[in-house]
Amino acid sequence: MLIKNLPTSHINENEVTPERIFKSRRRFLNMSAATIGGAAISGIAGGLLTALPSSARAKAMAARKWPHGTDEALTQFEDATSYNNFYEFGTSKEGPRFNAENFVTSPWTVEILGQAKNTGTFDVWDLIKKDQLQERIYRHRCVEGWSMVIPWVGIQLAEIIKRMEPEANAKYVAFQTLHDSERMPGQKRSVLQWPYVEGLRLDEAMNPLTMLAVGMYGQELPSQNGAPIRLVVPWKYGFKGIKSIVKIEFSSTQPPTSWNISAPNEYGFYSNVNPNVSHPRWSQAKERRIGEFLRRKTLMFNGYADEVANMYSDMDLEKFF
Ligand SMILES: Nc1nc2c(c(=O)[nH]1)N[C@H]1C(S)=C(S)[C@@H](COP(=O)(O)O)O[C@H]1N2
Ligand SMILES: [Mo]
Repeated sequence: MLIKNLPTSHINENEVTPERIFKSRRRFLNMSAATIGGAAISGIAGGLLTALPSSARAKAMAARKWPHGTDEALTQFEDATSYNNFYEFGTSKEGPRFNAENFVTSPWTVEILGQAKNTGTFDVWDLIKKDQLQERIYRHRCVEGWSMVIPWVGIQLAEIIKRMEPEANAKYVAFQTLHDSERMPGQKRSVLQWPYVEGLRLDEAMNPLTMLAVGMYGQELPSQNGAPIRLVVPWKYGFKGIKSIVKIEFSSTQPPTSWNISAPNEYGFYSNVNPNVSHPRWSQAKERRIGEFLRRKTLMFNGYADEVANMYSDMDLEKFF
């Protein structure tokens, strides 16, 4: 295991500049250099501010930088928040950002139940204290063959699990998204069985890489990315990263998962990124990094083999896909 002791180096409130705002500022500076006259400049600035989508008006979040993240170029904030999979808000990539624009995520509670001592219903901001947040830069690989690099803000899931004190027979952790078709209009169509559910083996959930994210790019999660709280498991295909979580359950048996229910021959419970095991309808050997032109090779466990391969050493990865 490479990642054992978590760093505690502090950063200041505004060291993480939201990408979109940074770009706007940069654009403003470029323009002001080329523009003579204060009136024109303030006109441009005003226009930029009113043009920002609600996601860019979201609250900034302070977080300690985690030094083990990838140093690959970040995906543009604009791309990460306008090219999404969130079927509760429509099945297109472009739809969720508009269809989730007025999704109310405050107040928000998460029910924790099952085989653990300290179960109960928690306000999301009691579960995840804002002074404990870390920023971690992870690769994000969708089973469809595209990928991104995202600076997530959140905490290790293991911290919450430890607080809940799971009992000896707890072997899995199950997660559930909000089920409310008035608030999530995509649930009016049966493209999946609702609510969206996901699960991890307890050791996977406890792995130091596994996060509950409440933010990205230094600000609260935009609704289309799973506000207010979503799972991030960087060595697995993106669909394991269940969004807008309302329930977490400790169980002794392997929980059902949405994509496995929908197409069991195509999507398994484990869904570890694996370039050597093809999806029945396409190869997983390569991926398109959003923002790049040429496809790149997909890495075993999405490049996190040193941290996670030991959990699967006795398993046939073609069988347990
Ligand atoms: N509740 C819910 N969670 C979900 C999905 C979804 O449709 N509903 N899509 C998944 C898929 S397929 C991917 S690739 C990621 C996409 O996350 P992103 O839009 O933040 O990139 O969310 C996952 N989590
Ligand atoms: Mo995905």
